[in-house]
Amino acid sequence: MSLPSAWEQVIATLKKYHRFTLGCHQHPDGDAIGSLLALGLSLEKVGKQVEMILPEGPPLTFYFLPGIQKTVRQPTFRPEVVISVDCAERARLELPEEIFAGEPLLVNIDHHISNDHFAQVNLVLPEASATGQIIFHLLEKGAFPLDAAIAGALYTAIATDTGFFRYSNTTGEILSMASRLVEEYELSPSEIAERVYEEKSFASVRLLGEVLSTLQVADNQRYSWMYMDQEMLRKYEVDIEEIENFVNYTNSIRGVEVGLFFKETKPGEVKISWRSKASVDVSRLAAHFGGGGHLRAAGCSVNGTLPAVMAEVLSFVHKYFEEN
Ligand SMILES: [Mn+2]
Repeated sequence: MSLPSAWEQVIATLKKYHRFTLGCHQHPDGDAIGSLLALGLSLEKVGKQVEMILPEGPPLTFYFLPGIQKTVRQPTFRPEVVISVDCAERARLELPEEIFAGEPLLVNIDHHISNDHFAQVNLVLPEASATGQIIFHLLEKGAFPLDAAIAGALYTAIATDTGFFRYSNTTGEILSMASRLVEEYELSPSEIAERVYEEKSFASVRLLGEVLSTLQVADNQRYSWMYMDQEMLRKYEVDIEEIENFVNYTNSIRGVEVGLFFKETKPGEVKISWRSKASVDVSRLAAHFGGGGHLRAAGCSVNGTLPAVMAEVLSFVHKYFEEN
């Protein structure tokens, strides 16, 4: 007798139980929000009791997604099953502890290489371009319903995680999935791209200007970095989610292989975003500082003052390039 595959385990769990709570990581991106919505809305359509929890409320960028108003900040019931989407570790899963009081079954659906299989049921596929891709297959394999709202959420998930089909995780498979969603549910890719990318706040673009003025390239030209301190953050009062994409400027420079963005999110805490073009696995570099992520996009958080953290991390990166 063979063991049921992770797919079968998740599908059986979705069919068997009735009360589900869905959650994702802090400062959710398009893949996290899209995956949460797609799975939540589909389960709701088959009559399940579903709560999609976003403790900080939905990010402004994704207000346009139909169904986003169904997400809640606080739980109102105790679930039989908790489903984590697009979240690499239990500690980053942003759900109120009270949800776990009745010891619900925990399901982990994700595509981060660094995912540590923290749940009882784990569907973790690092080869997937986005968690949205896994959710799409899950809904199809389990014959769960799709509609225009669910399709829009899935499209947003895969489009944002592939940089609108520009990054190296843009595969033939993800393009045909996007094509099917657009055709069958009459989505507008241009409208979705516009909503996600072209509705920035004035303050966030001004802040970007200040951050870019800190940009530097190493003497060996192989890595670059920039930073944002508390003073800049206070001056412009932008949502932290609006800062997420700033890092992409660091490795958009010719010759640069690794780009770093240091964010002093609160006094004594520096969050670092890592990007790489091709040759360097930044999830491994970030792991050195207790972080993780993907080959070409990773993150970590280091305690200390901004200058001290920058000095420490940059000397580590410098050493890496001397040895590689
Ligand atoms: Mn993702």
